[in-house]
Amino acid sequence: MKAEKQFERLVIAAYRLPFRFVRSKSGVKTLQNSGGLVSAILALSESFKHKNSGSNDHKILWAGIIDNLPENYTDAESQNEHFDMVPVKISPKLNSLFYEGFCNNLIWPLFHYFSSYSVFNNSYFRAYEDVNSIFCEELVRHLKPGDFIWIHDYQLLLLPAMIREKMPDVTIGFFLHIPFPSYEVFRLLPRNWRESIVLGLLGADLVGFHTHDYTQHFIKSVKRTTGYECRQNIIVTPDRAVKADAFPIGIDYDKFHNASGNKSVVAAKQKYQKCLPGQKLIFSLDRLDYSKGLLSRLKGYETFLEKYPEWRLKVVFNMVVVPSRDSIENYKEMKKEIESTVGRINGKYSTLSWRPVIYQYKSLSFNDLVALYDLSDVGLITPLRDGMNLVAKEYIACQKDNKGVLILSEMAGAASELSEAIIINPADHVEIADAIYTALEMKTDEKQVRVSRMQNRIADYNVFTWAFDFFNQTYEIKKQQDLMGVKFINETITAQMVADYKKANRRILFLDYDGTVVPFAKYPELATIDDKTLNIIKGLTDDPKNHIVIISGRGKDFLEKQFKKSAVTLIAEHGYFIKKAGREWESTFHTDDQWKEAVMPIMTDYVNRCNGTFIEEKAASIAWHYRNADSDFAQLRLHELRDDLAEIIRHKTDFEILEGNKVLEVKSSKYNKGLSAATLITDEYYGFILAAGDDNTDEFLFQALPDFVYSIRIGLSPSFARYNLPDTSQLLQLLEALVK
Ligand code: GDG
Repeated sequence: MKAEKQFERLVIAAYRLPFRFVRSKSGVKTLQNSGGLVSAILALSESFKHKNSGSNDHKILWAGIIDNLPENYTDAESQNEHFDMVPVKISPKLNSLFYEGFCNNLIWPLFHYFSSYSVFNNSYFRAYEDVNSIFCEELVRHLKPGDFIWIHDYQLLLLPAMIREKMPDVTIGFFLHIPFPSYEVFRLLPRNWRESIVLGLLGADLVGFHTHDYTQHFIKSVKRTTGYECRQNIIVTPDRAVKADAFPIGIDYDKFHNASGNKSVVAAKQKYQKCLPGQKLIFSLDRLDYSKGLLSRLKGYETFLEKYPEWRLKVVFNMVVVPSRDSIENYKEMKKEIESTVGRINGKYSTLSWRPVIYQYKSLSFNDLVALYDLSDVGLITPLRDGMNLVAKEYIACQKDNKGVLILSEMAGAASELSEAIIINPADHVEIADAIYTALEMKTDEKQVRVSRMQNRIADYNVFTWAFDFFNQTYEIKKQQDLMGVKFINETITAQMVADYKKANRRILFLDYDGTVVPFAKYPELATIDDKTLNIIKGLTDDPKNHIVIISGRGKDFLEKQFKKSAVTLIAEHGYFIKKAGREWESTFHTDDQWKEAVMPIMTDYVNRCNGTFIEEKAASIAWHYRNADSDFAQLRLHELRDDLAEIIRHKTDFEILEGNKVLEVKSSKYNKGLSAATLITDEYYGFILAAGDDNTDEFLFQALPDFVYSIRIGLSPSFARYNLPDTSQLLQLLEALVK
């Protein structure tokens, strides 16, 4: 896969820098790390270089946090041929509250479903906000308009929105390496923290996760936290469309697959083989972490030795645990418990010549790791939760003669791709024991089929494909944002509008009510107009050249109450009623109420079947409001209700089902906002016409008016309107500008 378009420069923001400091006699040196992410980023940047040989700026800007910058460090050390490094300096104390506190004592356990380990502490959250903001300040100083900024992981959840605020047009991608939990877990966060996190992430153009499930959890959290509309994976925020999607991270497949032929790997294999005369090897490698299911794995192995005694003496379990966070109390205790469990199993089953568990608390060299992957008969990867788990993929990549069997937890993101592994529930000791037995007894043919299928998949979607895919999807959503035809009103358009307004001798302004001049409230009766808005409207109506029309789906009594002192024309119930300033309500339409008898029981049924919904009965229509219901559930019920109602009005050709903003309405099709507006503008000549509305019912209005009209859709949705404005406050500002 190739990256489709070149942004001018790739910028990475991550907690860690791609360098480490090495102290030697001659001073401090920086050494570049060589992990999968660093290689993928380098490949992505290389591909930009090939696309544009004229450009000479291919270096990647990489910003990361540092709390112990060596004293004699100079800026020259912060670059090499590939990277310009931006160290974001914070104090060790702040880093501790931020990283150990908010990141690892709250987000890490909570997002891995260990809510009982989560520590909710206000000073952690403040430190988290501070660090994200310091990061933003430092990074923005180095950014240029054409940059593509790719932000990584749970330490920087607030950063996308912070950057967006300072650079509205820049391209931002965000990738989360850990799971995004279900909303039921996410909502354990205090309300303002979860809002900050969701809105923080929505500052990006593309938000990526390892799996479809995590993506859906995020979308649900967005809907529940913000109420924004989501169309499949596209979230419609007030100023942009943001995409959320799954990008299962891969590995550098060839590096692992081809390594087992290296001399030093062959030597390492021989060394290990000598220690395992005629025995099968089970292998696992993890960082020390409660999410990795280390204890449960040991208990599963113990159950295996108990249940299948014929395998004793013939198998060894090499469990490598890589030191991590062992200064934290939880981790210290877990380490002790692991060691005592290993001691218990070895004490119970060892003989003079055989130890069932070889436990190592250390890290391995790359060569030793590949040798062990290659040699082992079973890879036992059983995390209780894991964003992806790269060890599972590396294990499969290293199976040269396809003889290993992977046992994999269903709680690892990797399980969605590696379905040919033996998939187990990591908390079920008996299932782990049985899986070990099945793996050891598996016929070579079956092992080969399983491994080669998994190899094909991970060779194909490797870490490079992953990075290019993410990049291309970011580019796609940028294109889609353009295609959605959102044309925000800028200063030039405003100036032109003001000039046309001034020129005209007669003007008419059609203003929808809810979501246009007044923001939505929890219940319709609470969405009342405030004095400031009434003053702006007064400013407009005071000018004798103006005819101001409030055109709404609302009932007439409500509108009359809101505008009792205003000299406006009111159009209620989508055009069923009209009231000119100082006159009485009129209607040229007539409907009998019989149809309501058929529709009302059905809608009532749906109110009972979907908590939080309610019915609004008007003179000539009935509406089902679902703003306060769970949005996913309401969508489901909405489809069903629409079908049921369609059946009822099937023979009534003059009736229609209208979908507004979180409301479904049944009414006669003889009138709509467009027809009412069209009638008004034929009564008189208007040199300036403006029409503003926020939902599908206003599309009738936009369609019915001539091309030169300043038609404005509030929100980001595609529309027949010529322009968009993000929200009501912007429209009020525009109206104020006309008054002035
Ligand atoms: C997060 C998510 C997600 C480990 N010890 C040694 C060693 N390693 C290498 C492995 C592998 C990597 O580190 C660990 O990969 P994980 O997937 O377990 O990742 P985490 O560090 O927990 O990080 C995780 C990942 O991000 C990527 O998005 O998969 O779910 O938690 O590459 O080989 N390598 C060597 N010696 C070691 O001792 N040589």
